Amino acid sequence: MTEPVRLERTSGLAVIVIDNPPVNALGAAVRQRLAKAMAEAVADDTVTAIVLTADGRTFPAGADIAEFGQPVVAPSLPDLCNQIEASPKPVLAALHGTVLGGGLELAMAAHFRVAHEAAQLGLPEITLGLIPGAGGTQRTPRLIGVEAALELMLSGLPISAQEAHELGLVDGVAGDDLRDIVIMLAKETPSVNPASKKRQHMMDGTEYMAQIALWRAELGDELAPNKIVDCVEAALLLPFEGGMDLEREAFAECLASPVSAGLRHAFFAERRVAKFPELKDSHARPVDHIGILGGRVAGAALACACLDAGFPVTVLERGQAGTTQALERIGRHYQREAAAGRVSQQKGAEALDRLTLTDDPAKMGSADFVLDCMPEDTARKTQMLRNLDAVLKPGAIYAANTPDQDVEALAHVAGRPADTLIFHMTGPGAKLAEIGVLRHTAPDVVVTAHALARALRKVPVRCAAEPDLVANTLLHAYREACDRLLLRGALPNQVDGALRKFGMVIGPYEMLDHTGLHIAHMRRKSRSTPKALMLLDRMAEAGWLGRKSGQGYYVYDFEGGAGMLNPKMVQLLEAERQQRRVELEAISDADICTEVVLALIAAGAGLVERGVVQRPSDIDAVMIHGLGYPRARGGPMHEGDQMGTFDVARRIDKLAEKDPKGWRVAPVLRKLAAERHRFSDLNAV
Ligand code: T1G
Repeated sequence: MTEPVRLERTSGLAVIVIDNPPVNALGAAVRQRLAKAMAEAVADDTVTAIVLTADGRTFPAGADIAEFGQPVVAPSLPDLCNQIEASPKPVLAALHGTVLGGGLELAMAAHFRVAHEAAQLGLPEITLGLIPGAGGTQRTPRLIGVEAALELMLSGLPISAQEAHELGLVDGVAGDDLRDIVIMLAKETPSVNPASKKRQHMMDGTEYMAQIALWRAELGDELAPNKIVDCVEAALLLPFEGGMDLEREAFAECLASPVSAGLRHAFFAERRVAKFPELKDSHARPVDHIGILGGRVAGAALACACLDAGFPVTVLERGQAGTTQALERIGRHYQREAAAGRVSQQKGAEALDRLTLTDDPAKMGSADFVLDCMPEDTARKTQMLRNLDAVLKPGAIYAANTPDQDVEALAHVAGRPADTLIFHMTGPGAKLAEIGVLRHTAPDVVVTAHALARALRKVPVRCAAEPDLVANTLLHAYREACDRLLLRGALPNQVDGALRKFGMVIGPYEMLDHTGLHIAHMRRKSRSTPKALMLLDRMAEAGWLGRKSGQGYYVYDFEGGAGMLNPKMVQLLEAERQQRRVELEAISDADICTEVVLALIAAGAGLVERGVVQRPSDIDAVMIHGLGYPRARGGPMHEGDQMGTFDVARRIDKLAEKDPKGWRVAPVLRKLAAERHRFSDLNAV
């Protein structure tokens, strides 16, 4: 194990090198060794200047997020930064990679900064519900002024080395000879130049406070943004040490907030979900050409995603009409992207140059990875796969788009069970790619699908090939929980309003009207599980499709207009309640949110129990990236841990007393509750 920090000496200089892969996070061991190296360099009379640099892909990308919530091990990052800034010898920082958060704060404590031309610099703490907690709120405005400082901290977005140089955040930009340049500059022994003593951006207090007022007026009631503005305001009004004290208190308050806990959980959950066991010992097969079966909405969207990722794509459709419509769909995508300025006309043309449309299965022979987006028609798929088996090259992978069919059987029909899996994206703009592993799927095929998901900039989720995989299982549980609430007395607009206030991107019934009730109705018909309410099916059978037909749960007086609650739907709901002799209850918004979260926890625990997912936090990653669950809440399993598994199990048992068909405590949850353990105890990587 290499030392995370080493001290080198060269021609009167001390060169301190941080080497703590993968991102040189400033964990306790790094901080302790950095402090030691600084002390040695300062005490060494032969040393005239100190260079701070890092090996690997980046200068520290921040504090070690995994350490938060544990007792702080000295030296704290603020103290380390103050030690660096207080050095009587000049400290020069050589910055490359993603210089973020505490890493940038460390750099700002140096007296001189040079960034690699490709470096990105930022203070993304707000994305974790935090504020810069190592002097960033005090040094940044002194270096670049109040407006740029607030933009950097409140946006959480990185800036380029060039922008940083223009702002004065860095003193120079260099190429690949960065470290040599900084060493050369250090030999000239520049003056010690603490950021905390800079005043040029603090001279016009009136303008400074006007900026503070301007930004403050834009803020909502979220804790971290308000605390950032308070601390930056203090940078003007208080001495540096006073501002640091305020920052420390504000940071502690944010760190203790449920929002920060949720956001930090989400940060690791979305990285952990991509850790497939097969990655340890298998390598991806080369994928140079993608084949897509079917060029309707799903197939065309997938073709665009693959073209955008730079792949040559062949789309197989039926007949001239099919291929023409597919080409039109894909062409419209690039027209929209160009109109929105997201893709240049040239890039769009290059993408279309990589597209081949055909109605001849023989043309799929060049494909390394075939994504099946054909409609769910087993007979047609079986025939198609037989044809394909004759033309696909050895090692080509066949991926069904959904497990609605017996993919195991199809795998054998395709003559390539080891080369078959499920590659399911929950929608055209989906961020998730569910990789369903079949009984015979070869490990390197799983790794190849993982690599493809990454290339398509999707979050890969490994799952067992259950009928609805993960996202649709959770979506069904979510909708069933809402329907149970309707049955007992709530109305769709109350449920939608409560869940939007909870943080969902859109209410469940608004979403159903938006996507079309007939689509949900078809899926519900194909599943045998019990349904709490038949309202949706009745409406779909009556031709009420939601927005598309002008009425569903809501009535719409024009396309795109807001919906009013549909009185005919209420009549159908009331009729079903009477028919079922349901005793109506007064249901609060809080009841709605609690029951929905409990239903998602119950369904998530079931997926963990059956081994469909690898760990509970996979459920959270799927809910956030697949179903619009509010990221700041961390996901249902994380929220279950905040409630306590014992309390969760008790509440579900209570609901099951009244509705045994709708509620069940999975054994894995029962065990956690009995042992007073948490879902996070099962999140081993
Ligand atoms: N702490 C701990 N682990 C981290 C980490 C961090 N700051 N950043 C990344 N990792 C791990 C990550 O979990 C993964 O681990 C591996 O590194 C590669 O990450 C006091 C309070 C730097 C742009 O918010 O934005 O400083 O899965 O898969 O896509 O004021 O990581 O391999 O085991 O994301 O190339 C502020 C967070 C912290 C930056 C690289 N800093 N990181 O992206 O790789 S708070 C951040 C990122 C702070 C101070 C405050 C990205 C990246 P594993 P990756 P990537």
